[in-house]
Amino acid sequence: MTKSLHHRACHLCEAICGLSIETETQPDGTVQIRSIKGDPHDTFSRGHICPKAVALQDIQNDPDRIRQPMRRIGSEWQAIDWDAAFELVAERLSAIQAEHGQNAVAVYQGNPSVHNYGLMTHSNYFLGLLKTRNRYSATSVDQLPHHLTSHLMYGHGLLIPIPDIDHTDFMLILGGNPLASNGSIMTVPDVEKRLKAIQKRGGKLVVIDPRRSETAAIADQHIFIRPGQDAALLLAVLNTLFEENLGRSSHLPVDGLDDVRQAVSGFTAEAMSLQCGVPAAVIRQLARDFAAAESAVCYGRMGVSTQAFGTLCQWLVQLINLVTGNLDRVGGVLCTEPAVDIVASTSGGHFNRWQSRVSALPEYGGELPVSALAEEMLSPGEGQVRALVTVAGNPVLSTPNGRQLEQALDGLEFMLSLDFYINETTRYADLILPPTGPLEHDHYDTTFNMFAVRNVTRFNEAVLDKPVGALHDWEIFVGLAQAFAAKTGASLKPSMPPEQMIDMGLRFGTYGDKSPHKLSLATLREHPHGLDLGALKPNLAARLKTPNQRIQAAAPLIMADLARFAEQPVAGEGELLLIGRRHVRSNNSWMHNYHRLVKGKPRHQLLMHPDDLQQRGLADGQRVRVRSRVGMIEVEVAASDEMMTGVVSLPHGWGHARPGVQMGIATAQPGASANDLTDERYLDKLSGNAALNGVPVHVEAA
Ligand SMILES: Nc1nc2c(c(=O)[nH]1)N[C@H]1C(S)=C(S)[C@@H](COP(=O)(O)OP(=O)(O)OC[C@H]3O[C@@H](n4cnc5c(=O)[nH]c(N)nc54)[C@H](O)[C@@H]3O)O[C@H]1N2
Ligand SMILES: Nc1nc2c(c(=O)[nH]1)N[C@H]1C(S)=C(S)[C@@H](COP(=O)(O)OP(=O)(O)OC[C@H]3O[C@@H](n4cnc5c(=O)[nH]c(N)nc54)[C@H](O)[C@@H]3O)O[C@H]1N2
Ligand code: SF4
Ligand SMILES: [Mo]
Repeated sequence: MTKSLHHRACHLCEAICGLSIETETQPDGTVQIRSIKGDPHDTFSRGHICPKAVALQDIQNDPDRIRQPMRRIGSEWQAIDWDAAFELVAERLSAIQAEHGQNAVAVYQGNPSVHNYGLMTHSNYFLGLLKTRNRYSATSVDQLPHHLTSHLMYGHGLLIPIPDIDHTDFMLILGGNPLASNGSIMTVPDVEKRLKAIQKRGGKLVVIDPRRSETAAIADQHIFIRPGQDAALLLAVLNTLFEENLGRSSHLPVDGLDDVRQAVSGFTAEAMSLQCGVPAAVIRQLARDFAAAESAVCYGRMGVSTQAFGTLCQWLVQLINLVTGNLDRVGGVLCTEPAVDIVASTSGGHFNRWQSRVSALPEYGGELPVSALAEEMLSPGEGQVRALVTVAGNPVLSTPNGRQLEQALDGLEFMLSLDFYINETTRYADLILPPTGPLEHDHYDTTFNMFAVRNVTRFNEAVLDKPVGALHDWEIFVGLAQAFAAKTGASLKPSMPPEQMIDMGLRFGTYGDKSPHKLSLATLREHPHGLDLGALKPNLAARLKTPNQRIQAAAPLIMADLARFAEQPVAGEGELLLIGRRHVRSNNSWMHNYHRLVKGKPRHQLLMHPDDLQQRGLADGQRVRVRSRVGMIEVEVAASDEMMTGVVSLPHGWGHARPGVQMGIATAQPGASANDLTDERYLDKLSGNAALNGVPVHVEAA
């Protein structure tokens, strides 16, 4: 038996921790994973690891995982070979498009797409051939407001300033719980230590959240806020900064700041206090503390993006940093200079060039909001969606009104999924094409190096050999593209492996000949623990991609949304507001079938304040019925004084008790899906992003 040690970045979440994986080759030639540990030689993650990384071996060994193409005939799954599968897809999709037009085929790309570089480099090799406007992804149940804000203010949707967590003196977090999520749009391994370091150097951590989250629990100050009302709080903070003259001048070229000052003049702390549930004196003091800090970061994530004024929130976050002189400043927020720089090498993108057919929701970057997907399938007429391709996703559990989407999937003429599980969504597919597992392919992080709190880069070889007869995701796309092009006569450029594309990106992608990093794949191969390219530094003025190379503080589209904000409806009688949460041992809608992760007490309950329970005559632990406009679920309730009164919290990604789902022990502890309650009509109307937080619900005994 021979042992070997491999180094590798974990791809499961945005923290990209370095791992050391020990494998052992058995006398019969099979290779087994012996251990997965944090890599102490990774200077970025410094040996940090969370329980999910150890579960990488479960992804590898899980008997529920599909390892060959499967075709569904009725409720039976039959193995089919790759060529026949590609031929079937080409035949069905080309026929549907020939009869009903190109938009009759829709595409949904899920979260793991951005964690798997072969999917980033190659999905459009096939999906681009479909030439459909019905493109959807998890972006519109997540970070769309960040992209839209950066697109409008800085001229590129990916030019997103990142918290300089290691140098700041004051960190204000709204709607993020990095102690559970390990950080998002802030790639930051070992975040707890870095947050505590702020406190150790005399700085302050303040968390705004309707729940006393794990992060709020270690903060210097936690402020409860009514879900969905962060825009009110942020407007009041910005207003106070202007009113009390607390701002600091900025070196950046900015247009429109006076217009902003005027537009927010009515939104005083006193006026906004009732709306957000935070006393005016607390808001004013928060603004003063923020402005007084030597350096400060305002950071808003998931909880403030997926709400009815998500874009307004992200815009206000940018403005608070800008007005206090913390935008593009050490200890404030800074833009990365990644080794493969997509911002430098692409144009800024587009917004609202076209709209969805039924509800006229705006396109961003070629994608429509996923809240529109089901209605595009269910509403008859020209342009109705008749077929779907899903890639690495589970929209039945992850997008609003999942039950309606199920009904829509059931009526499709053809559905293809690229996934290694029969999950709540892929069970409707006619064909599932399973890629290799993550350890069976090489890895470069095209996405999260771009959002990291230091400039870092690494490339890792596959840990395990590719099994005979298996294909990587990117190879599946090449196979699909070739079959589809042969069928339709479309022309196809030659393809090259992802690693070759990254090599080109490393050599030329950053600033062309001016690349500050001067790297190649060969250099990266010599550094399997990763390469540190230094701390973030001010660079925004040079990186702006707006037409006049100036920051657009008063982007007209966002300014106009202030009127919608001022006209919000008030909550109904007896209503509770539903919000989400994450747990460090759970990963979106999957990995719930690994004993290693789900063991211990259940984590899918509805959390509710004891006073709210008592008011409804309910007891801790009992089963309750939760109703919203779109649906009803039953779930156990847990009393928790972490919750703000009037607010209940349920994690998404559960609800595995659906017929035909093959996910082992997840079926024994299925939980209920939060997205059977979230409402596809409840949106950040400006961007089309789903408002998953602040959904009105009623709770009663089951
Ligand atoms: N109510 C509510 N809903 C939410 C959220 C919330 O906070 N509250 N969060 C939202 C967010 S932020 C996100 S990102 C979405 C996530 O939603 P989705 O992206 O739709 O779902 P995931 O659970 O990430 O889907 C993972 C699927 O990808 C497959 N997969 C994993 N790795 C690979 C791979 O390498 N290749 C292929 N082909 N397949 C792979 C897995 O087997 C699994 O079936 O959920 C959103 N939904
Ligand atoms: N362990 C684990 N890690 C993950 C994931 C996972 O599923 N599990 N998913 C990954 C993905 S896809 C993403 S996008 C990131 C997300 O990472 P984060 O942005 O950190 O998201 P959450 O952990 O959901 O934290 C959101 C917080 O917002 C709060 N919140 C809800 N509504 C409101 C509101 O109206 N206002 C305010 N101020 N707060 C509100 C919630 O109580 C919660 O504490 O995590 C990633 N990391
Ligand atoms: S925090 Fe956990 S899941 Fe995320 S990259 Fe690190 S080890 Fe992987
Ligand atoms: Mo996400």
